[in-house]
Amino acid sequence: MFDELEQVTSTGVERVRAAATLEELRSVEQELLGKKSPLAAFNQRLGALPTEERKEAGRRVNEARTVVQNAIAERRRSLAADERRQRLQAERLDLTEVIPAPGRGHLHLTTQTRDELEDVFIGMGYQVAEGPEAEDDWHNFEALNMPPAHPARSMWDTFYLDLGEPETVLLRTHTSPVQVRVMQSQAPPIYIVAPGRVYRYETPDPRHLAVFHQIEGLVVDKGISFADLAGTIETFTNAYFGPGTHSRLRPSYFPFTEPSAEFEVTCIFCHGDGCRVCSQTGWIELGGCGMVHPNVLKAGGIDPEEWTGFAFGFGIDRLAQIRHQVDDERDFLVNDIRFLSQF
Ligand code: FA5
Repeated sequence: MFDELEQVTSTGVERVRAAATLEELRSVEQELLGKKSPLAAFNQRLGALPTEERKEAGRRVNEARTVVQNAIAERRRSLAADERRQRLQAERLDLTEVIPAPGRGHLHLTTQTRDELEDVFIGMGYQVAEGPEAEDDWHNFEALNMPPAHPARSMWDTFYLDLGEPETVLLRTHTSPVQVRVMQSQAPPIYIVAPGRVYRYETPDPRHLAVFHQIEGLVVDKGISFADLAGTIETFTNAYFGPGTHSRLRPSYFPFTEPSAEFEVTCIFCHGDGCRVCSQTGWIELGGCGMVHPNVLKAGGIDPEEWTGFAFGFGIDRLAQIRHQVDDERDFLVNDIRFLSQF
């Protein structure tokens, strides 16, 4: 019996050492130590031995099992290390490697979208305006008809900067303060778009970023009406998404416009029939808009009795995400060449 046991042990250890993968090792382990293994059979045979022999035989069977178990543990360590090495090798990025690029690099998708939108609006007679990203409370909130402690301020989660009086300087939460800056610096008629980066104290998710881009539109002229706003949105969505796209306005609330609306476009994937992208509604929401509130015109130094205007604002990244069916907007920020090179 002991010769047989030694034979089983040594062939077992050989088989363990020959296992080429962790998967294979697992099945060898089952064969060598499982319920139907030769070692288990030895255990059953112990019962038939006379008492005086049983003790020594039991010790030898346990010893054989320990030898096989140790061999398995050692092989497992070595295979795991090999597999890890191979995985690291496969995932390794050689940052010194020069990959012959198919061409030169190109602008980020967000910048391409911003440029394209600017072109559409310039074609409609608008000028491009800019404002600071570190903004004061007055331009970001107060001049937009949100005095301190106005409840509507909670619509925008704000990063305040540690500058001047507490809560007086912030990272702008939207591009709307540029409206006020433009009104302060130029006399009507005004036809501008203001694209730029904005910041919100938000947890990023597939449709929200804490740092993203908006484009703001502002028109102030004589006799501007809600119909002009609707027509402008229809014209620009057609120019950007192509003919056959329609827009609609739905009542909403912004403190700086009255009346206010959200604007939507017919889903560019199902053309209004209803699909997964538009949650079967046939429409996709793009942004907010409305007639500039008289208080905002006054804050900008413009007489609301003489001039009227409309404004709109929407997410540039969100627009690109919709058009290119990007599942997760956070991909815009990770700088992964495999994502960026698709656009
Ligand atoms: C505003 O920011 C208003 N200033 C828009 C406006 C301008 C209304 C002028 C009226 C007149 P809102 O918070 O809803 O509104 O944001 C507008 C758009 O920005 C959204 O429709 C969406 O396209 C985009 N957006 C908002 N939050 C995020 C975010 N966290 N990440 C990415 N895009 C966002």
